[in-house]
Amino acid sequence: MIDPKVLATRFPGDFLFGVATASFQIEGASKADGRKPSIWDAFCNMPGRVYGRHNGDVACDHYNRLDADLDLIKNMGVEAYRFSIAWPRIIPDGTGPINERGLDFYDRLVDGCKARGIKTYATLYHWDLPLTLMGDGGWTARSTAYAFQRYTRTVMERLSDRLDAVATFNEPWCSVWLSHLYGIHAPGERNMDAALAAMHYTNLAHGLGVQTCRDVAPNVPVGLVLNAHSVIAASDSAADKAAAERAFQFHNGVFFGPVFKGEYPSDFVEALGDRMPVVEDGDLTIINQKLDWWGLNYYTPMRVAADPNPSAEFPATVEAPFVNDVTTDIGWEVYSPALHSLVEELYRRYELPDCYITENGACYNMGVENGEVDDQPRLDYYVDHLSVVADLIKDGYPMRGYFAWSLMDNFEWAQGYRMRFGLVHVDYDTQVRTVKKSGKWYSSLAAEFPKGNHKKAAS
Ligand code: GCO
Repeated sequence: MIDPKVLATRFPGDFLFGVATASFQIEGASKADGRKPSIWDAFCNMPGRVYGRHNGDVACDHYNRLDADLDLIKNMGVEAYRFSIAWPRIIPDGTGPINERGLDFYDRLVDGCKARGIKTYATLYHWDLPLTLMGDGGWTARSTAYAFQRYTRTVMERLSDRLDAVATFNEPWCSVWLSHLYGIHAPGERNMDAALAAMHYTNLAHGLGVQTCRDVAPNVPVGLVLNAHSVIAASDSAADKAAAERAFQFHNGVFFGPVFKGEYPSDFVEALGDRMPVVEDGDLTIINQKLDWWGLNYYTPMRVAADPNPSAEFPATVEAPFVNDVTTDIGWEVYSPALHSLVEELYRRYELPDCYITENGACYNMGVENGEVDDQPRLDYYVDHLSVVADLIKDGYPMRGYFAWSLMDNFEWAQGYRMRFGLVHVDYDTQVRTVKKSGKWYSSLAAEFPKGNHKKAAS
């Protein structure tokens, strides 16, 4: 087993180690203190959408166990906590009245972090859209972008004095393509036109959100969290290489392009531009604003080949086989070199600010035996991927921090509770938390930071 102290020497002393969660996945208390349903509550109630009809009503009961969970983070010795704020607790109908009791919860959360010396990395949108907004079309409606802007203002006015960083969105790829084209996530739409509308209005909402954060809290570093795909062509054939470029544009370029360059990618526009909603004058300027940082969520590569069907819709690719036969329990290929090539490729194509790995981790479902969880494969995954992050630092990329996904086992979206990503095991019958072997290892790594060998961090 790699000694965490040895691995620690490969990171600068001000490198930030943290853990991540998201509101819907852990909070439970879905009807408490004025919260109203989100699109995920509705989706969970629809047969056939979520494994076992699992839902977020109780989850990890984090809403009621806040202090104990913050103690857990503190005891793990990590420096930062990445969490998300539930819009349906703050403005339960999406627009309309503000729910003070919802804000109170996040007040307690950030105060609790500060009291324990834990840095706060907040995400404004991690997929729990207030259900009422579906009446207007949800993310396919331009009005949702403005509703998001008002929600952003409400949150920032209350919490920003205690935030170390804020992200507008978590993984727009999921809330756009996975939710509106592939139908796997809420609202379960399967329609390119709907997805293209969700794409542009999500990008617009990001831009409006950035403006609002700057306006209310100019000193809080603002970023965006993207699950950029490490697209790898199945072969060196011209057809597969062209397919990989189309896939890059479709899965990455439609977010990175407008945000970091002020334009949608050219082949994508040629293929699908006439089905996009109206891009109004000024939209791209709003979307293309300088960010202080960006977050990369990485788990597994995306291998693609050209779709042989001549009438296939852009990006006209099919999945290609894994090259590594090591997979996690959710069936994802373990392949850390793709993290390296992805970061290289993104910095080659775009002018990107400082990068935090805002999620990385592995699904392994082993349980508690004699009070212990022996999850060696997860630990191996962390060692493997953290070594790549250290290589990237050595190669000069501005990698500033790393958040393990996840602090604890939680509601894994369409997979329900059967897929576990935690450093801490959760027994959903008793809500007992047990730190896994990987969690103990990560603690000893994090405990080395901050360490003495650093240039003072910018803030
Ligand atoms: C994500 C998600 C997490 C998932 C994780 C594992 O942003 O994709 O934040 O919510 O649980 O990625 O699938």
